[in-house]
Amino acid sequence: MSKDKYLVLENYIGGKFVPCSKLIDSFNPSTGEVYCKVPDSGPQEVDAAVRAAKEAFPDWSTKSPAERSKVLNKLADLIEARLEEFVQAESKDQGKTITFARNVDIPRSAYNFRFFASSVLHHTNDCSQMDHMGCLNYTVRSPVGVGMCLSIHTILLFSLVHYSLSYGLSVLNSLSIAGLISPWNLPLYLLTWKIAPAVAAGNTVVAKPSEMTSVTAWMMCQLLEEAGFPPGVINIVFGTGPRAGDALVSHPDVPLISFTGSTATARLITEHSAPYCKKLSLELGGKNPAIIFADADMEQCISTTVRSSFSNQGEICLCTSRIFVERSIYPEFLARFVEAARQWKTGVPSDPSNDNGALISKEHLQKVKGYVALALEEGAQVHCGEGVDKLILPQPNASGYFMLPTIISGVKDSSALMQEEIFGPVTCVTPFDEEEEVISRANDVRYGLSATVWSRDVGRVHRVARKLQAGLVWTNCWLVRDLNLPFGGMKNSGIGREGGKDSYHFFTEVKSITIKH
Ligand code: TXE
Repeated sequence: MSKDKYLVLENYIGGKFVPCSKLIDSFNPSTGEVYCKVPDSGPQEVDAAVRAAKEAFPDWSTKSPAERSKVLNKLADLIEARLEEFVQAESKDQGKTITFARNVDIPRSAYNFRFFASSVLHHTNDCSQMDHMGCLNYTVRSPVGVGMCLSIHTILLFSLVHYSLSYGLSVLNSLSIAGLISPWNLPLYLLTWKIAPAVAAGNTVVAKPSEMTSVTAWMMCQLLEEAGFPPGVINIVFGTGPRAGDALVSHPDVPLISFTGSTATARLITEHSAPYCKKLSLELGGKNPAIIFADADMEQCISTTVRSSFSNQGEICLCTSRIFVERSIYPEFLARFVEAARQWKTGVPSDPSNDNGALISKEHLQKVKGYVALALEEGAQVHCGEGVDKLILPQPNASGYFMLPTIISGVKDSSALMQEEIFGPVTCVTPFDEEEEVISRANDVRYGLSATVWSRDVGRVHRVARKLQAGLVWTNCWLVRDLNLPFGGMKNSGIGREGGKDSYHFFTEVKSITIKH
């Protein structure tokens, strides 16, 4: 902590904290005041981190899974031992309530390490026989590129670089470093969701958290040495997307990028990594439907749908933002849903009785409120929240970026409110008549991340779940996560899947070996 009452963060490169000469302000969303100064890293800092990761790679990648697992578990222990410090910091940095940080963000961050520490011990490879050819076939997996002998690699590298200079092509110089870029909504949770499987599989990493929420990543760096991570295995470079993020994406020694964030940024990342043919995993936004049939357990459905629409201020890519309700129960559902949303308390994040805190930034708050203004322009009805109910906050927090849960009806399916990711506490409710109709309307968006189906009819939930264009479908529940299952979206919601063996597959290269006997 500096004398000016805010934290000054430093990059973590090669096992050391390295100050950066240029800093940017990061704000506490619940007060609007500067909470910390974040390094404004650029290509130079990213390059130093990549070099450190390359140096650490030969040793780390050849450790046994059991050795790596031990270090990951130790880090989980250390995060859990300081859970409350992390909780307070995440809440101040992001605006989320301490309750959400305490129940979700930080325990799940620790669990990410624990889960991948365990799962890396249990992966198996494929084997097949071709007796008629006298061959045995099997697969092996290595952290991205470990199979390559370094000296031969260097020679290859020289010739490739020479080739590239002569012919204007881009080449990947190395096959060992994972570049990880994470967003601001679940800062430590989504960062560790990438770091844990990458290092468990034997990669070394350079990670860049969001410049708006960097504090808990920096706090985690303080624990890495004690956990037993050799210098250079985990490097964290702080900074903005266009400078630090793009430097990582465009670095010729980073063959793999795992990204969570907006679809617009994903397009840039795809474009800038294309010359190198990098391996990409893109976890992007959603416009997630909830489909509620008349036979649903109404009590359960309403309380879960309030949670799925408004948790973490609606700043979760899996949040419900289009609610389709069978017409016969529509009036009852809407009335009870509005009533329940009004019970969802918004206020100071440090008050454990609050369900929601502040949105991430002033600009984001304005953007989200802009959708409510658009709804009114389009003749829709706002039932509660923004413009309808009064938000009461204690004085010192008057400048924070707060907004009440807002429910809108009477919106056309073609409206921006039903098509674009709002990423705030705003949801639209609309009636439907037929099963096929609602499936087609639910699928009629560019996104395809998650969906929720509510019905007691087992046949119907299977049928509807199969037809929905979404990477994840929850029936009669929401956000129940088994980390073994593939996580990711269809269409504009992403490319690739992570989680369990999918993460292991993404962070490793597979090789088929055939032995003639
Ligand atoms: O995302 P960005 P933002 C969605 C949501 C939200 C919108 C904008 O709709 O309103 O995205 O959020 C880094 N090269 N989600 O602006 O910009 C950036 O620094 C490399 C959904 O925060 O995509 C940050 O670390 N990196 C999402 C990360 O990318 C770049 C959660 C995400 O930032 C870069 C968050 C560049 N050119 C927002 N530009 C989800 N699916 O969970 C930015 N970055």
